[in-house]
Amino acid sequence: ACCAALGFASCSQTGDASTAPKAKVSIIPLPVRLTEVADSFLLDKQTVLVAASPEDRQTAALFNTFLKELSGYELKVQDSGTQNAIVFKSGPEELPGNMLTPGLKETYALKVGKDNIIVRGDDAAGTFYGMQTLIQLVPLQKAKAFWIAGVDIYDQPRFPYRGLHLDVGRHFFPVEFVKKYIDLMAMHKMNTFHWHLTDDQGWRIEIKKYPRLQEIASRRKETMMGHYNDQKYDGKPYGGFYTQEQIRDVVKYAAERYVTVIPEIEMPGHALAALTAYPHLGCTGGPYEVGTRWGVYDDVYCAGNDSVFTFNQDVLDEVMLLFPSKYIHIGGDESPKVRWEKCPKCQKRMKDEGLKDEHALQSYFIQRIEKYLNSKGRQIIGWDEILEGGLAPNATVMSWRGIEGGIAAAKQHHDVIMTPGNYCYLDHYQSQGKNEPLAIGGFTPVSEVYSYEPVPDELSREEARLIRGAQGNVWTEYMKNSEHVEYMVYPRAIALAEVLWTPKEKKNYDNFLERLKTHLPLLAMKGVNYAKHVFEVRG
Ligand code: TNX
Repeated sequence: ACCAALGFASCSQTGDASTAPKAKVSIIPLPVRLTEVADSFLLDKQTVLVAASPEDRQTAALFNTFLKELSGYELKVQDSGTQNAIVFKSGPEELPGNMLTPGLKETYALKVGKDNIIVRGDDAAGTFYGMQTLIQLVPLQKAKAFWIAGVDIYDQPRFPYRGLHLDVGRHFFPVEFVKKYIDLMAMHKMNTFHWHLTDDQGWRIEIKKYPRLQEIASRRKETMMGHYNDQKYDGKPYGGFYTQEQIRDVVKYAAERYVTVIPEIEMPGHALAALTAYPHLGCTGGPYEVGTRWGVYDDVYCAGNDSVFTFNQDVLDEVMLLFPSKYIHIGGDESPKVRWEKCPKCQKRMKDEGLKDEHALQSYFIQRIEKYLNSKGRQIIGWDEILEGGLAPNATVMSWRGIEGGIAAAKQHHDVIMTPGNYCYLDHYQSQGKNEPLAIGGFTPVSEVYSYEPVPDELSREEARLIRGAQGNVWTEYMKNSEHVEYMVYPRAIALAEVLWTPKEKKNYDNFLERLKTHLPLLAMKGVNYAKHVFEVRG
């Protein structure tokens, strides 16, 4: 059967070994340097995978997983060999003919010739990305052998931070889906998964020291239906959380795909679920109820109560054991100050610490947590509200309310991750079609995401270096299941992946769309529910 029978869009390849058809080369994100060469490589059952180090063996194994799904067979993995071989080799050798920026992580070269394919990474991540590029060169057909187009590729990312976020607080998604989400990220050379684990409507990470977070904070009475302001509920209890064992499993799975998982534990706002479990952590003492509607709640952690810091530090202690990432996201967004204004403990704290207003009190809160995490060798990331009242000394700022926060932070010599709503919010509408499922206000089609330039003109060259990259955010108020998430995220996340990987001067939307069409069958093969008919929509 050929790919048409599998439901794939185009079928120009055959596995016939007698002729080497000219295969189409279509890679997303577009590599820095790509030259097509005359000789193709015939991959067949006798081809061997050569990989010596444990990391390269892992990468070879992942190539085998892909091949098995496509062809039904796997290739032998061995330590050496160059004939009829695909060689995966990591190590900081000088890449010949290399016109890339030296010293950058995740760099690779990929050479497809008649006798072999050489995937050479500067580091193990580079080899992994070379393997991902190779996957995109394999014609998607049910066949015994595959002609792989001759190419000479040198490639490396434009930005070190290429992120995608997922809110599992508003709706909970199973581990299997989270793994698929990570898989798809890695396929497009995204390297950071921001896991938004706690919110007003649900606490989704097991913390052994505080069992009520599982028993109480992970569940809500019902879920709001319809739009923000419609007071309609579905009347059904809703809940879910990840056990620590599941989290370890996800973190390991991600690491094998060179994806770092950054956990987010929200404070001082978006904490209603935690307050419901432990009411003494709020200014009023409760009782509270896990959120059943969307938006922002007035009840936040009490900044005048030392047990709030003990609680959050205990939580973060367990979080740090699960997540080896250098960064921990502590939230910081949308934290109303009304409770603090009326709370004697908060007012006393402000007086004792000489803080002039409640913004300064929020800054005190974040700085105290930052100090704790820094003492454990970790760094914090916070939403751009952490600029208000004074930035914590070592914090990285995630700029979401436009780009102003990012600009301000860079001018204060802080690292920045750009996530401005207009380009990076994948919960916005992606077309104006009548049948689009309910989404949050904005209109951000694929073309708009693709047009994004993460480095603002306002920055000097030195400040521009502080823009570590960007991230797509996926808030799930209106996404009740995995299929809906995929519909919102793909293909937009692929556009963002190219923004973050490919040199600015090589970007071209029409060319991207051409490649995307060739690429979609790979998503179809992975069973991704990507949005169709949204590509030509211009923002
Ligand atoms: C604002 S973006 C939020 C989220 C919501 C999102 C969409 C950000 C840091 N905070 O809590 O989900 O708007 O409604």
